[in-house]
Amino acid sequence: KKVNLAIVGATGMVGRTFLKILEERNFPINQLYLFASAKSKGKKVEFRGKEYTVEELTEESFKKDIDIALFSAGGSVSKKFAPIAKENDVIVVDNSSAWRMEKDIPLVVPEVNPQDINWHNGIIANPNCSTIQCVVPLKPLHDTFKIKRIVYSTYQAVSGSGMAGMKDLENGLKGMDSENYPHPIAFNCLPHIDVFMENGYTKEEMKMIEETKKILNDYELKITATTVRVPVKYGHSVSVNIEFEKPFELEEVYKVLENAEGVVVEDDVNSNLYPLQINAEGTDEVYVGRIRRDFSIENGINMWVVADNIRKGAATNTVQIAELLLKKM
Ligand code: 2RA
Repeated sequence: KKVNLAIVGATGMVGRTFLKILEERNFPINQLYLFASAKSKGKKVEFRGKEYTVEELTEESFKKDIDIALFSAGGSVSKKFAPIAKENDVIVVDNSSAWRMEKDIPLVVPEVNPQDINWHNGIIANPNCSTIQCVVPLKPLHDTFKIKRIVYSTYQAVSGSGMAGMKDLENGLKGMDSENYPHPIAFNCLPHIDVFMENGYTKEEMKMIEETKKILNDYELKITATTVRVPVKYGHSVSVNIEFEKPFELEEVYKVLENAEGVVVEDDVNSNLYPLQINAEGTDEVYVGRIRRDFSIENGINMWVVADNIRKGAATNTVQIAELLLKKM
C-alpha cells in the first residue's frame, strides 16, 4: 500500500533527514508534499531522483489528499497545524514537545511501546531525542529486573538545536560568540538546554523525567536528570545510573542488553571499546557500554548510552512510527 505523505518543516535539519531515511527504508509513497515557512517557499528538494518544490504551510495545505504528515517545525507550528491536519483526516507524527504529555496522545518508541499507537486519535508524538535513546535499553532491563530509580546525565550535541547550534559551535572556534546559547559552546559545556523552570530544572531535564515514565508506562519510577550541551556536532551520550528492585548478576544484564531490539553493546575496556558519538553518527542503533555494577547501592548499575540524535533521536524514530501506521492501514 502506498501512502500520500506530507513533511512539515521539510527544509530543517530533521525535515531533510526524514527524506534521507524515507529513501533508505524504501517507505512506500504515492504523493509527497513538502511544507515549510514562507521563507523556504519555492525551494527545490530532490527525493528519489525527482525534484519537489517546497510549499508554504497554510490552513489549506491539508485539504490535499494526505494520509500521514511528519512534523518537525517547532512547537508553535505543531500546536496550530496538527489539529487542522487531524480535522482533514491526516494522521500526524509530531517531533515537537507540544503534544507529548497529553493524556490522549501516545508517545512512541517502536522498539519499546509500539502497541500505544493503537489508541491514537490522529496525533502521535515522537519523544525527545535524549529520552528515545535511553528507553530503548531501559525497557528490557525494566521488564527483567524492575527499575526503581534512574539518574540521567547527558552530553548533548549542538545539532539538537538545529542549524543555529551548529553555527554557534563553528563561530565559537572563531569569535566565541553565541547567538543561540547564553554562553559560548566551543571548548565549553553548558548545563542549560531549553529554558529553566520554577523548580530549578530545565525543560529538557523535565522532558526526560516525564517522558520516560509515560513511555515505560510506570509512574512509580524515581527519575532525576541533568542535561548538558557539549561541543559535539552529532550524537548524544547519556550516563545512566539505574537502581533495580531485584538482585542481578552482571552477566544477566549483558545478556538482556545484547538481546535487546535496537541495541548494540560495545563494551570491552581492555581494548578501549565503548560507545562514541563519532561512531554512532549516521546510524540508527543505540550503543551501550561501560556497563558496570554501582557498588554504592544494593542493586545498581551504570552504563553509557550513545545514539545519533538526528536519526534515531528524531527522524528515524518518526519514520518507524509511520511504518507501524502503514501496517494498520
Ligand atoms: C536538544 N533535545 O538536544 C533537544 C531538542 N532536540 O536541543
